Amino acid sequence: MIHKPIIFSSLAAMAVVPATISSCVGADAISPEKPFNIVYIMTDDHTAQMMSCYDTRFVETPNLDRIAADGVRFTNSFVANSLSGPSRACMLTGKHSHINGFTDNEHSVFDGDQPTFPKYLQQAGYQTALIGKWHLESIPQGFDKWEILPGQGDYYNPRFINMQNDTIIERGYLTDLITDKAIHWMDQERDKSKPFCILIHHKAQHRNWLPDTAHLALYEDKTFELPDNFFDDYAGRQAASSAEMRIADHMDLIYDLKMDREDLTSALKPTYMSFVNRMDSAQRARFEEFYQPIRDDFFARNLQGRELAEWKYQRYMRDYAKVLKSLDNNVGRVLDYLDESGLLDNTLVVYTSDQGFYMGEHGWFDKRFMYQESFATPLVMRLPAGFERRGDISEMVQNIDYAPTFLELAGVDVPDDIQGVSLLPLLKDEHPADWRDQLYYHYHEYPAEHSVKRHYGVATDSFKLIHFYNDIDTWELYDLKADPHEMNNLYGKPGMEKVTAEMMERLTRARVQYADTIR
Ligand code: SGN
Ligand code: CA
Repeated sequence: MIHKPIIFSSLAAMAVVPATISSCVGADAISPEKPFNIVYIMTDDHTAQMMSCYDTRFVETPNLDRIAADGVRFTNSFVANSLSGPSRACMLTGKHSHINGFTDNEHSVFDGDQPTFPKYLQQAGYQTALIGKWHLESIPQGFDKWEILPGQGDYYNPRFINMQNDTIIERGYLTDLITDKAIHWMDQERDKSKPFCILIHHKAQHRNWLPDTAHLALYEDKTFELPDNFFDDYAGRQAASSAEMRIADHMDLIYDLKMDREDLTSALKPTYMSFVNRMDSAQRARFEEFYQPIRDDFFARNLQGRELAEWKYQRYMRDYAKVLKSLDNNVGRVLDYLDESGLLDNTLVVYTSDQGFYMGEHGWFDKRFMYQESFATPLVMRLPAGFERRGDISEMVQNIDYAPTFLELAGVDVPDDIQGVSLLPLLKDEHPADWRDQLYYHYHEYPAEHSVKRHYGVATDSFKLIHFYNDIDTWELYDLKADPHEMNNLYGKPGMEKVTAEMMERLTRARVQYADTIR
């Protein structure tokens, strides 16, 4: 399966590199000394609404935007299964969840013996590393170096598990520490005679949004605009109405919003205490000093109903934005390092998230649904020298496409059983006429936290059809152009017969194409 290693020993070696690479990159770009590296930065739960190159309403993310400004921004980027472990397994294998076997966070264990892009790259002569969130339960394979977080990881003074299976506690804030370790590996630890691929996989922006003390004071003067459908009544959408991820009802005042008081308790208070107890006394003092006046004010006001929901939304947005500040700064550090060390021109820098997230749309936090905010995921790339494409790429792409993209960039033949498609033609400014015109999605984790029913569906750029199943049997159909916020379920409505039949046919075709029989 491995075509040829990517050690370009001479320009003649270009002859064995797939035509797609040799046709796009001039001789200057690929030289014996300069094989392409891959820096694949991924965050957890970071959504396009909170990235200023996608959406200017809420925050500024100058360093993330640098990647897009110097490279490309995908405007139709999606996941296959909007949850951490499943997304990671899709990305590593280039295959949908039912094929790679990691269908949900609760029961799945990644079969590490299966082929993954890091393994293929390693066999092709790459140095490979993984730093940060892993979440796949089994021991990572295919990496020359890995240092992972246990489970979801800790924001403060976090634990890391190293390759000797030792758990080490590092002092500091997690987003900084992951970046320190990644830069250290690139700068000091790797074999510099080889090209490299590093996965820098953050815990940020995952719940419960504990900011670095340095950023606590940010965004306190900002009032975030409430999404139009914040007070959604879920009419005509049974699965949406039974989901337990409403900011108003399911966001925990103590755990999520830090409104702790000695005499109050909640199911998540013990977890909250375990997180804040990780702080040292100086960190804890700054943390308490910041939140205490907010708590005093909150408890004095005794807010109820919509007022309380809107107050929770503002606190949620502020904490999320503060955590994001560390992330943006640290992505800037990686870009600066690559620039200063002369690596930038030979490196593909990818920035994405394991899925999108709700920032109050439909009244929600969390993800899981095939609705736009969590089906979509941000994706920007800075391209190596020789790839001239800049600006927006609007073709539909999905996280199963990253593995074949990295393989093709490295000159490795893409195995036939990979279900994703290499994005390299798009990065070369080609517009393949036969590019996919629909996306398939399947979410499996139910019954589980947040109570999102199992569902699968198909989306084109105009319509989306979803089937919710298991202890429910409902269909939803959306006209994405007329109803981009997916409020009006058209399934079964008069006049929709033809579109429904077409979308049913597309769904059947997708399930056959990807060999998915689970329902
Ligand atoms: C934790 C969170 C959930 C979240 C899942 C999955 N609860 O269980 O809110 O949906 O992770 O997230 S918490 O009380 O532990 O914070 S994922 O991104 O890892 O898939
Ligand atoms: Ca996630």
